[in-house]
Amino acid sequence: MPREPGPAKFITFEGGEGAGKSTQVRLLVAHLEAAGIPTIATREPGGSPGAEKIREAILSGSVKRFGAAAEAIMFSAARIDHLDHTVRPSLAKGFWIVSDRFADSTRAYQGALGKADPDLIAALERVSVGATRPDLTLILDLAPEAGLARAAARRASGERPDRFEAEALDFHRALRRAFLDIAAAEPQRCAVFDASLPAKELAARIWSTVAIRLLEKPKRKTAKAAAP
Ligand code: T5A
Repeated sequence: MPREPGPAKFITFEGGEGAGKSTQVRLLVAHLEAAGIPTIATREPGGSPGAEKIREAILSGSVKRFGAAAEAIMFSAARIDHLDHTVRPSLAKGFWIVSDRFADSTRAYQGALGKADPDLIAALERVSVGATRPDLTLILDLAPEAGLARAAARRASGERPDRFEAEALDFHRALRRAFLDIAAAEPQRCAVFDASLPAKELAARIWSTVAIRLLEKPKRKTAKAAAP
């Protein structure tokens, strides 16, 4: 039976470096649009003019020396701007949102990996995200060696790895574990995918999950109660 979209949904992609998130954001948005669902693709850090400025500062590595707590605060400041200027207004107008990374990245990178105080990470998430929690989080799981090789192959010659790509392999292995732990803790919100699959096959699996979890079945017409 065909399914119909309900109220606008908020979908996030998460995973390690080079896992294929940007590629799958594009493919999912194309699927949603083809199904007649108006959708906006966005990303973090970034996704609004103010947040894009903060992105430049963080990914240049200039905040690294202040530690993971400071980075978490910067990512959260960018998130507040992104939510206020892109995500919430678009959802209110009926657009679905597909975001390349969101608050789970702060939990994983600055929390689990950076060892920023868990109370700080939770408080920042509460203040920045509030009630605008993702309806579905798609976690792309890939061996870090493969993800970093993909990211390196994509870089233009002479371009340097960004602040996080430059971390050691152990960091990326722990990062993979951190995302899988988030998925295990919140199975109703999260779904994990094998990101080593060819992009189109992965996109088909993702679409199937989105359809099952977020597209509503048409409401059955209930027989009218007999007139008295
Ligand atoms: N960060 C972010 C934090 O620390 N805390 C936070 O709170 C937030 C929000 C953002 C960085 O900021 C950190 C995490 C990140 O380190 P970014 O530049 O936005 O940096 O980079 P990433 O999000 O890590 O994304 P990448 O650009 O590295 O990779 P993607 O988007 O996962 O991968 P994609 O789609 O660009 O693909 C990479 C290459 O692989 C190929 C593509 O063609 C491309 O060349 N590819 C595939 N190849 C084979 N099979 C497939 N299935 C493929 N899919 C894609």
